[in-house]
Amino acid sequence: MQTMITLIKGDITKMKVDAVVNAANSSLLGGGGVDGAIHRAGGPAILEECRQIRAKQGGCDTGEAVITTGGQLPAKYVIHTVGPVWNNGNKGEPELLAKCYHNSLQLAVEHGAKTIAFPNISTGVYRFPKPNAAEIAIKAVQQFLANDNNITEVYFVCFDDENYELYKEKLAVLP
Ligand code: AR6
Repeated sequence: MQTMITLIKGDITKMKVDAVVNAANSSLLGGGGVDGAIHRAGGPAILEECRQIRAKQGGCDTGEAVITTGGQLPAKYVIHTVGPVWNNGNKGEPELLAKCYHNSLQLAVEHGAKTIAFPNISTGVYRFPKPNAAEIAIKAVQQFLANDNNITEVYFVCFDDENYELYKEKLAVLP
């Protein structure tokens, strides 16, 4: 089945999808940016589940993902992934960012989630250059979707104008 890729400008906490992805940190204990917004809107149940995951596996490594319920969000699940901190690109940041997208989609599939929304992972506090991050995100999603899966809709939710314009350009030229 053909999966739709849709670009949205706005707040990911409002998305009525099976799973929203959170740009978390390895502690899984929350933070600022989209992480703060998701925990604020989703309520304390999400943090409690994150604490339980942390107690079991000691947090989440960069490039990996874990899943909780969506708490009070319209989304059923939150997939927390940890993007790389940009460090001039010579610490494997591009590969780690691609892994975030791949592993989040994989976890969605494992939980029967068919619609998923991504923020622009690592492009805030973690300073990943936005043009580069957009290209990696789109390519990683396309590569995942090229293989058999049940995902029907992928949303890229851009909060800032710069990311929105970049995604608009890059998605417009897809085959
Ligand atoms: N909806 C969608 N996107 C958003 C929202 C929102 N409500 N709020 C911000 N963004 P960042 P990172 C965009 O800094 O760079 C946290 O403290 C924002 O415009 O949230 O991966 C974590 O706990 C930007 O493009 O995540 C980590 O410590 C994008 O989300 C650290 O920041 C990512 O920016 C992770 O840094």
